[in-house]
Amino acid sequence: MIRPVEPKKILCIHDLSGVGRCSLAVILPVLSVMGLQPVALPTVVLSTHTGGLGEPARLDGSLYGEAALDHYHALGLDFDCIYTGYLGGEAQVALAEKAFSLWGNAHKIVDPVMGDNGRAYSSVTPALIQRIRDLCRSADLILPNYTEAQLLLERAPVSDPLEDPAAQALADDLTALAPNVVVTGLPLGKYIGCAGGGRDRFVLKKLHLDRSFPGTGDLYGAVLIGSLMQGNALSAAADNAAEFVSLAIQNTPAGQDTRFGVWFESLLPRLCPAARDD
Ligand code: PXL
Repeated sequence: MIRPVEPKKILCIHDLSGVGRCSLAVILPVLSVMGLQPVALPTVVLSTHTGGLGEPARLDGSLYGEAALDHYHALGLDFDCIYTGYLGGEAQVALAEKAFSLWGNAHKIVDPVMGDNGRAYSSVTPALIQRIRDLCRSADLILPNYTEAQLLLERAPVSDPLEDPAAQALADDLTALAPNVVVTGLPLGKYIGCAGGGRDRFVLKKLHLDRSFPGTGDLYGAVLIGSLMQGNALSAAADNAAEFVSLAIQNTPAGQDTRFGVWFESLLPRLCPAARDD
Protein backbone atom coordinates (compact mmCIF):
# COMPACT_ATOMS: atom_id res chain seq x y z
CA MET A 1 0.00 0.00 0.00
CA ILE A 2 1.32 3.46 -0.83
CA ARG A 3 1.29 5.57 2.29
CA PRO A 4 0.24 9.16 1.61
CA VAL A 5 2.90 11.74 2.48
CA GLU A 6 1.83 15.05 3.96
CA PRO A 7 2.70 17.90 1.60
CA LYS A 8 5.68 19.93 2.82
CA LYS A 9 4.73 23.11 4.66
CA ILE A 10 6.19 26.42 3.59
CA LEU A 11 5.69 29.48 5.79
CA CYS A 12 5.37 32.44 3.42
CA ILE A 13 6.07 35.81 5.05
CA HIS A 14 5.09 38.31 2.35
CA ASP A 15 2.52 41.03 1.74
CA LEU A 16 -0.93 40.25 0.43
CA SER A 17 -1.75 42.68 -2.37
CA GLY A 18 -5.32 42.20 -3.60
CA VAL A 19 -4.81 43.52 -7.13
CA GLY A 20 -1.65 43.35 -9.22
CA ARG A 21 -0.66 39.65 -9.24
CA CYS A 22 2.30 39.74 -6.89
CA SER A 23 3.51 38.37 -3.56
CA LEU A 24 1.07 36.00 -1.77
CA ALA A 25 -1.50 36.30 -4.56
CA VAL A 26 0.88 34.41 -6.87
CA ILE A 27 2.96 32.47 -4.33
CA LEU A 28 0.01 30.60 -2.78
CA PRO A 29 -1.53 29.19 -5.99
CA VAL A 30 1.88 28.26 -7.40
CA LEU A 31 3.03 26.36 -4.32
CA SER A 32 -0.33 24.60 -3.89
CA VAL A 33 -0.47 23.41 -7.47
CA MET A 34 3.10 22.15 -7.12
CA GLY A 35 1.89 19.81 -4.38
CA LEU A 36 3.12 21.85 -1.42
CA GLN A 37 1.29 23.41 1.51
CA PRO A 38 1.85 27.17 1.78
CA VAL A 39 1.01 28.85 5.08
CA ALA A 40 0.43 32.56 4.47
CA LEU A 41 1.68 35.09 6.98
CA PRO A 42 0.76 38.48 5.46
CA THR A 43 3.19 41.17 6.63
CA VAL A 44 0.78 43.81 5.36
CA VAL A 45 -2.53 43.66 3.49
CA LEU A 46 -2.67 46.10 0.59
CA SER A 47 -5.47 46.80 -1.86
CA THR A 48 -2.89 46.84 -4.68
CA HIS A 49 0.89 46.63 -4.92
CA THR A 50 2.79 49.90 -4.69
CA GLY A 51 3.94 49.96 -8.32
CA GLY A 52 1.92 52.71 -9.91
CA LEU A 53 -1.73 51.96 -9.05
CA GLY A 54 -2.11 54.90 -6.69
CA GLU A 55 -1.96 54.90 -2.92
CA PRO A 56 -3.16 51.48 -1.71
CA ALA A 57 -5.37 50.89 1.34
CA ARG A 58 -3.08 49.30 3.93
CA LEU A 59 -3.49 47.09 6.99
CA ASP A 60 -0.29 46.51 8.93
CA GLY A 61 0.20 42.87 9.90
CA SER A 62 3.09 43.13 12.40
CA LEU A 63 1.05 42.43 15.55
CA TYR A 64 -1.05 39.82 13.79
CA GLY A 65 2.13 38.14 12.54
CA GLU A 66 3.69 37.93 16.01
CA ALA A 67 0.52 36.33 17.41
CA ALA A 68 0.17 33.96 14.46
CA LEU A 69 3.76 32.74 14.89
CA ASP A 70 3.13 32.12 18.61
CA HIS A 71 -0.04 30.22 17.73
CA TYR A 72 1.70 28.01 15.16
CA HIS A 73 4.51 27.32 17.61
CA ALA A 74 2.06 26.45 20.41
CA LEU A 75 0.33 24.06 18.01
CA GLY A 76 3.66 22.30 17.54
CA LEU A 77 3.61 22.89 13.77
CA ASP A 78 6.80 22.32 11.86
CA PHE A 79 7.78 24.05 8.64
CA ASP A 80 10.01 22.53 6.00
CA CYS A 81 10.78 25.95 4.59
CA ILE A 82 10.35 29.62 5.53
CA TYR A 83 10.21 32.02 2.57
CA THR A 84 10.32 35.75 3.30
CA GLY A 85 9.68 38.63 0.91
CA TYR A 86 8.31 42.17 1.20
CA LEU A 87 8.87 43.44 4.75
CA GLY A 88 7.26 46.84 5.20
CA GLY A 89 9.63 48.09 7.90
CA GLU A 90 12.00 47.05 10.64
CA ALA A 91 9.22 45.56 12.82
CA GLN A 92 8.47 43.18 10.02
CA VAL A 93 12.11 42.13 9.73
CA ALA A 94 11.77 41.16 13.40
CA LEU A 95 8.84 38.94 12.39
CA ALA A 96 11.03 37.07 9.92
CA GLU A 97 13.83 36.81 12.51
CA LYS A 98 11.38 35.39 15.04
CA ALA A 99 10.16 32.76 12.58
CA PHE A 100 13.77 31.78 11.80
CA SER A 101 14.55 31.33 15.47
CA LEU A 102 11.34 29.40 16.28
CA TRP A 103 11.93 26.94 13.43
CA GLY A 104 15.71 26.67 13.31
CA ASN A 105 15.64 23.51 11.18
CA ALA A 106 13.50 24.96 8.38
CA HIS A 107 15.14 25.75 5.04
CA LYS A 108 15.33 29.57 5.14
CA ILE A 109 14.90 31.51 1.91
CA VAL A 110 15.03 35.31 1.82
CA ASP A 111 13.90 37.42 -1.10
CA PRO A 112 15.40 40.74 0.07
CA VAL A 113 12.72 42.98 -1.47
CA MET A 114 14.26 46.47 -1.44
CA GLY A 115 14.24 47.94 -4.93
CA ASP A 116 14.30 47.48 -8.68
CA ASN A 117 15.55 49.10 -11.87
CA GLY A 118 18.65 50.52 -10.22
CA ARG A 119 16.81 52.21 -7.33
CA ALA A 120 15.79 51.39 -3.77
CA TYR A 121 12.01 51.69 -3.21
CA SER A 122 11.11 55.03 -1.61
CA SER A 123 10.09 53.40 1.70
CA VAL A 124 13.39 51.53 2.02
CA THR A 125 15.75 53.32 4.43
CA PRO A 126 19.46 52.59 4.98
CA ALA A 127 18.54 51.13 8.40
CA LEU A 128 16.04 48.74 6.77
CA ILE A 129 18.66 47.71 4.20
CA GLN A 130 21.05 46.87 7.04
CA ARG A 131 18.37 44.80 8.83
CA ILE A 132 17.57 42.91 5.64
CA ARG A 133 21.29 42.35 4.98
CA ASP A 134 21.54 40.84 8.49
CA LEU A 135 18.47 38.68 7.81
CA CYS A 136 20.22 37.36 4.70
CA ARG A 137 23.10 36.19 6.89
CA SER A 138 20.79 33.68 8.56
CA ALA A 139 19.33 32.39 5.27
CA ASP A 140 20.22 29.19 3.41
CA LEU A 141 19.34 30.82 0.10
CA ILE A 142 18.80 34.44 -0.96
CA LEU A 143 17.01 35.63 -4.11
CA PRO A 144 17.94 39.28 -4.76
CA ASN A 145 17.29 40.97 -8.07
CA TYR A 146 20.16 42.88 -9.70
CA THR A 147 19.40 46.11 -7.83
CA GLU A 148 19.04 44.34 -4.48
CA ALA A 149 22.28 42.42 -5.05
CA GLN A 150 24.13 45.74 -5.33
CA LEU A 151 22.37 47.19 -2.27
CA LEU A 152 23.32 44.09 -0.25
CA LEU A 153 26.95 44.51 -1.34
CA GLU A 154 26.85 48.25 -0.49
CA ARG A 155 27.47 49.19 -4.11
CA ALA A 156 25.62 52.09 -5.70
CA PRO A 157 22.90 50.37 -7.76
CA VAL A 158 23.14 50.71 -11.53
CA SER A 159 21.17 49.01 -14.29
CA ASP A 160 24.07 48.78 -16.77
CA PRO A 161 24.43 45.60 -18.86
CA LEU A 162 26.77 42.89 -17.60
CA GLU A 163 28.95 40.20 -19.16
CA ASP A 164 28.41 36.64 -17.97
CA PRO A 165 31.57 36.55 -15.80
CA ALA A 166 30.54 39.75 -14.00
CA ALA A 167 27.06 38.29 -13.39
CA GLN A 168 28.63 35.15 -11.98
CA ALA A 169 31.01 37.24 -9.84
CA LEU A 170 28.08 39.17 -8.36
CA ALA A 171 26.44 35.91 -7.28
CA ASP A 172 29.78 34.63 -5.95
CA ASP A 173 30.36 37.84 -3.94
CA LEU A 174 26.98 37.41 -2.25
CA THR A 175 27.99 34.03 -0.85
CA ALA A 176 29.76 36.14 1.80
CA LEU A 177 26.21 36.67 3.15
CA ALA A 178 24.45 33.37 2.46
CA PRO A 179 25.68 29.95 1.30
CA ASN A 180 23.41 29.88 -1.75
CA VAL A 181 22.41 32.78 -3.95
CA VAL A 182 20.34 33.32 -7.07
CA VAL A 183 20.52 36.82 -8.53
CA THR A 184 17.59 37.54 -10.87
CA GLY A 185 16.88 40.22 -13.45
CA LEU A 186 20.48 40.49 -14.66
CA PRO A 187 20.79 42.63 -17.80
CA LEU A 188 22.92 40.31 -20.00
CA GLY A 189 23.00 41.96 -23.41
CA LYS A 190 19.70 41.16 -25.12
CA TYR A 191 18.78 38.66 -22.40
CA ILE A 192 17.58 38.97 -18.85
CA GLY A 193 19.39 36.31 -16.89
CA CYS A 194 19.94 34.90 -13.49
CA ALA A 195 23.12 33.67 -11.83
CA GLY A 196 23.62 31.21 -9.01
CA GLY A 197 26.39 31.26 -6.46
CA GLY A 198 27.33 28.71 -3.83
CA ARG A 199 27.58 24.96 -4.23
CA ASP A 200 25.40 24.98 -7.35
CA ARG A 201 27.01 27.74 -9.48
CA PHE A 202 25.45 28.67 -12.81
CA VAL A 203 24.64 31.49 -15.17
CA LEU A 204 21.36 31.12 -17.01
CA LYS A 205 20.51 33.38 -19.91
CA LYS A 206 16.97 32.33 -20.46
CA LEU A 207 14.64 35.18 -20.99
CA HIS A 208 14.38 37.43 -23.97
CA LEU A 209 11.90 39.87 -22.52
CA ASP A 210 10.26 42.80 -24.18
CA ARG A 211 8.13 43.92 -21.23
CA SER A 212 8.56 44.07 -17.48
CA PHE A 213 5.82 43.43 -14.93
CA PRO A 214 5.47 43.67 -11.16
CA GLY A 215 5.30 40.32 -9.41
CA THR A 216 7.44 38.31 -11.82
CA GLY A 217 10.13 38.07 -9.10
CA ASP A 218 7.55 36.49 -6.79
CA LEU A 219 6.38 34.12 -9.50
CA TYR A 220 10.00 33.19 -10.15
CA GLY A 221 10.72 32.69 -6.43
CA ALA A 222 7.62 30.55 -5.89
CA VAL A 223 8.35 28.20 -8.80
CA LEU A 224 12.02 27.97 -7.82
CA ILE A 225 11.16 27.13 -4.20
CA GLY A 226 8.43 24.69 -5.24
CA SER A 227 10.95 22.96 -7.49
CA LEU A 228 13.58 22.84 -4.74
CA MET A 229 11.06 21.37 -2.30
CA GLN A 230 10.22 18.73 -4.89
CA GLY A 231 13.87 17.68 -4.65
CA ASN A 232 15.44 19.41 -7.65
CA ALA A 233 18.92 20.96 -7.63
CA LEU A 234 19.09 24.75 -7.44
CA SER A 235 20.16 25.20 -11.08
CA ALA A 236 17.30 22.98 -12.31
CA ALA A 237 14.84 24.82 -10.06
CA ALA A 238 16.09 28.17 -11.39
CA ASP A 239 15.68 26.88 -14.94
CA ASN A 240 12.08 25.76 -14.27
CA ALA A 241 11.29 29.12 -12.72
CA ALA A 242 12.78 31.11 -15.60
CA GLU A 243 10.83 29.03 -18.10
CA PHE A 244 7.53 29.54 -16.27
CA VAL A 245 8.01 33.30 -15.95
CA SER A 246 8.90 33.49 -19.63
CA LEU A 247 5.75 31.55 -20.57
CA ALA A 248 3.60 33.74 -18.33
CA ILE A 249 4.94 36.87 -20.02
CA GLN A 250 4.31 35.37 -23.47
CA ASN A 251 0.80 34.43 -22.32
CA THR A 252 0.00 38.06 -21.47
CA PRO A 253 -1.43 39.80 -24.53
CA ALA A 254 0.54 42.70 -25.95
CA GLY A 255 -1.02 46.00 -25.00
CA GLN A 256 -2.20 44.85 -21.57
CA ASP A 257 -1.56 47.30 -18.76
CA THR A 258 1.61 45.83 -17.23
CA ARG A 259 0.69 47.15 -13.76
CA PHE A 260 -1.81 44.29 -13.40
CA GLY A 261 0.86 41.62 -13.75
CA VAL A 262 1.24 38.54 -15.92
CA TRP A 263 -1.57 36.19 -16.94
CA PHE A 264 -0.19 33.11 -15.18
CA GLU A 265 -3.46 31.50 -14.08
CA SER A 266 -4.17 29.38 -17.14
CA LEU A 267 -0.59 28.05 -17.02
CA LEU A 268 -0.82 26.71 -13.47
CA PRO A 269 -1.73 23.14 -14.57
CA ARG A 270 1.77 22.88 -16.10
CA LEU A 271 3.23 23.08 -12.60
CA CYS A 272 1.12 20.22 -11.26
CA PRO A 273 3.40 17.16 -10.73
CA ALA A 274 0.72 14.73 -11.99
CA ALA A 275 0.20 16.79 -15.15
CA ARG A 276 3.85 17.09 -16.05
CA ASP A 277 3.82 14.43 -18.77
CA ASP A 278 0.58 15.59 -20.42
O1 PXL B 1 7.36 41.92 -5.85
C1 PXL B 1 6.37 42.75 -6.29
C2 PXL B 1 5.74 43.52 -5.18
C3 PXL B 1 5.38 42.90 -4.00
N1 PXL B 1 4.79 43.56 -2.99
C4 PXL B 1 4.54 44.87 -3.08
C5 PXL B 1 4.89 45.55 -4.23
C6 PXL B 1 5.51 44.88 -5.30
C7 PXL B 1 5.88 45.57 -6.54
O2 PXL B 1 5.62 46.71 -6.76
O3 PXL B 1 4.62 46.85 -4.32
C8 PXL B 1 3.86 45.56 -1.95
